[in-house]
Amino acid sequence: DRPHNVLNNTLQDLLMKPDYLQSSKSSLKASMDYHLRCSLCKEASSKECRDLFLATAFSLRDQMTEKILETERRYQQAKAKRVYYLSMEFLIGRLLGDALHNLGLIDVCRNVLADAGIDIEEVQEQENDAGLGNGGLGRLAACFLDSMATLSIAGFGYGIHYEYGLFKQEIDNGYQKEKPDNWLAEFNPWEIKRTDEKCIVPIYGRIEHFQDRAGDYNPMWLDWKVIMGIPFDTPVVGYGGKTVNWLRLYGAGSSTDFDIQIFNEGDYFRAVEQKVASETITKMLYPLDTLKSGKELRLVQEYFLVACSLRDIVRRYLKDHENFDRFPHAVAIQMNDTHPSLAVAELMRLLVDEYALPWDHAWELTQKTLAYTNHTILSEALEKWPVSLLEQVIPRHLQIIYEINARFLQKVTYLHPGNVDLLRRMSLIEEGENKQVRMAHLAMVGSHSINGVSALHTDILKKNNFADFHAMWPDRFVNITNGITQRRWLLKANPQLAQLISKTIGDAWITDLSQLKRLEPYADEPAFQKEFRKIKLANKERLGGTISRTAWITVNPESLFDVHVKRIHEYKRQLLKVMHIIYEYLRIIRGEKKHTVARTFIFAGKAAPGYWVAKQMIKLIHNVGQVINSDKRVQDALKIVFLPDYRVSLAEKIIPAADLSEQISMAGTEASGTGNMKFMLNGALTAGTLDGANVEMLEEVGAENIFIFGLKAEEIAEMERKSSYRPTEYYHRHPEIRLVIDAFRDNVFSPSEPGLFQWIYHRFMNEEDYYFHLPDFISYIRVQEKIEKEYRNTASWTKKAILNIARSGKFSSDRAVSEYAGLIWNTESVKEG
Ligand code: B1H
Repeated sequence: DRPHNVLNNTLQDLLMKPDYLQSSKSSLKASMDYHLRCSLCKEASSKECRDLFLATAFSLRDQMTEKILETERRYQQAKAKRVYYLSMEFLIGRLLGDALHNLGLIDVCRNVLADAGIDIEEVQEQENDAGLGNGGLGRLAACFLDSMATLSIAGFGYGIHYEYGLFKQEIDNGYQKEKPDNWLAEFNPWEIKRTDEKCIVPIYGRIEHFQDRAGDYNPMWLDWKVIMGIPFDTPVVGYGGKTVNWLRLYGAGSSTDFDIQIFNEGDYFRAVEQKVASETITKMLYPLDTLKSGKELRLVQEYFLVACSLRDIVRRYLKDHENFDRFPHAVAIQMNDTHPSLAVAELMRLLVDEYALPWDHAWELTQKTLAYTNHTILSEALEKWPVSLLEQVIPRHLQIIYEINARFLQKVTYLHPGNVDLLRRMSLIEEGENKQVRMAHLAMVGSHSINGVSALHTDILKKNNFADFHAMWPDRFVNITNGITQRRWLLKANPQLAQLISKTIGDAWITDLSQLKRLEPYADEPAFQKEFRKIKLANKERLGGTISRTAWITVNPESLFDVHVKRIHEYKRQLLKVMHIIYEYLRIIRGEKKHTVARTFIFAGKAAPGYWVAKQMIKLIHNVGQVINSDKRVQDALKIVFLPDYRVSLAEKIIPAADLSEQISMAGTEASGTGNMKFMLNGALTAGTLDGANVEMLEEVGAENIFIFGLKAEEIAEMERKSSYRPTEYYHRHPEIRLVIDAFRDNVFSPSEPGLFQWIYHRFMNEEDYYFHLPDFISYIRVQEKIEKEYRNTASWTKKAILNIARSGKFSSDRAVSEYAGLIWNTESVKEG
């Protein structure tokens, strides 16, 4: 029999039952036994962790899929406005622990497994990370899904079902090697393939104009090829298990209907070829973080996402509406950066070409429905697509973009007659030898809301990059500072700390992070401090285990864990951190410094495969590590670790173990950062520049509880404007800088590979320090001296760490999502009656 069990009840109901643990244990066990036998064809007594992972996941999925239907009925009844979050990336990581926590079954499940002599963590380790994103942008999307479900907002994700996620990183002789991430190879128990809801997407072909009865010429898109979009749904369970939304990922397939025609014409090989080509579209995620690709296949991916999602959104809308009049009242679509900005053109095409709406009406609906989030001002990430490529791939959309642009420029001309330069700057088309479409302009013109992801970032957008647009539509610009979900990044990642907090102030923080404020009175209480330190040490010991297994280095858990983990990129300045380490090392071995605080420097992060400088940084970290880690003179003072294959599940182990969080990007380059928030929430102190959300962390936590250094964004902008920065001047003025830079020249860290890092020396000597390492170096080593001094005062350091936790409430993605709901989407929670 199919067990229908107490898992169906809500968490609250369950927790109230005196026999809760016992009864839910036996029902979870029954459900797992059922799935072992009937879904997996294994003995119910199987002790294979892989089997147990799948059986647990299936049991939870049963609960969640039922709840999806129930949630849907609730949304229907409330006529809830729906939010669709369109994103090329969802960096989800593992789902088992998440689902267990949110369904309130973590202890139950631990118990069931323990009875069988199995450690729940070992079962969790069986799950492959869903690494369908590069970094912060993709992880933000995943945190938002969790928050929308927890807040009972009718919010759903739309993305791509990549067969290969972000590459796996291996290290070979200090160099990064990329390996394919075949994450679906061992079956994904969470997703449901919905072949019945597949859609057809036209692509390529040409436009011809046909005269209608009135004598007008109407465009027709002809001779297109087709791709099938096949949806895969993953349930997204909110905390408490009441609301379950979903994430829909589209995989590309070939259209059988159309292939049949080719088959009938007898060209079997051509038919199979086209099938292969179609499937290529969703083969893999482009491994670029804040870089753009410019490849045709990436454009096709972006179009494919938009085309599939909009068809689905419109189909759902038309199920209970007769016309489009209420579309913006029933639907909000958020574009996660410009990657899905073709939504502007595709929605117009659907409304005008397929549903025959007049242009002006369609335009009003489009603008009122769409909203755009900008995540970076780095020029190398700003998407532009050649007009010639669009003409070939989506000719009808190019026409629509031209029409949007013509009408838009008309408006600009009306407001600023004769300002040709303004027209040129604002146009959706960048003129020149190779004309390009500026996707950010398309997104801004087609949206009612444009938001940045931190106060500083939004400010810079308004003042610099999008100043012309801001002048035209000041009200369209909004700031929504990023956030992270405390369910994954504290409750799940740091269960002991979560427990200590709940024991102390209750567990309301799980759905209302501002409650952490109530920890403030405990910040200097010795008993609480002691427990906090015990937990931090345990987390460091656990990470020490991971370090020795994956990096083959033994670390001292009593040392200060100084952590710099994130994508490798020049603007994030891993080099600045390395320069600090080199400085410390050289001073100690020259006898200029008696070391006082032992430090373990922990790095992790992936470099884009074609980004030479980033890959060199990985090699540099390894080489510096090799020299320092094997030098007896500093063996008790310094250790350097590079943990391979940084990913969500590894971040969950690293972050709770950190004492110091490095957030040292050049001011004005990191739009927000979200790792910074995760460290703060787990009681690490931050060494940071006034960049992105660090600025707001300082505001929240107070200057004595964070280590801020370096130039401000305006100061750097000013130096850039005046071209006044000369790296060599810093080199000649500061012996500290010379000490470090000369080490690159003198092969100190490449004794057996002479010349390897001399390019770094030459960069500085050639006045090429695009990310201002040298102007920040002296203040960085000073702030590090201060950190060292303060770390020695254990009670005061612990107090600061606890205050960081207590004052991190603002950085919940629940707060961020609530702001989106209020300021942009005009939606609210749809709670159970
Ligand atoms: C961020 C990206 C990004 N900003 C292009 N931009 C990509 C750009 O594959 N691509 O083409 C992929 C990613 N990612 C990050 O977004 C910012 O750098 C962080 O500062 C920010 O916290 C994060 C979330 O807003």
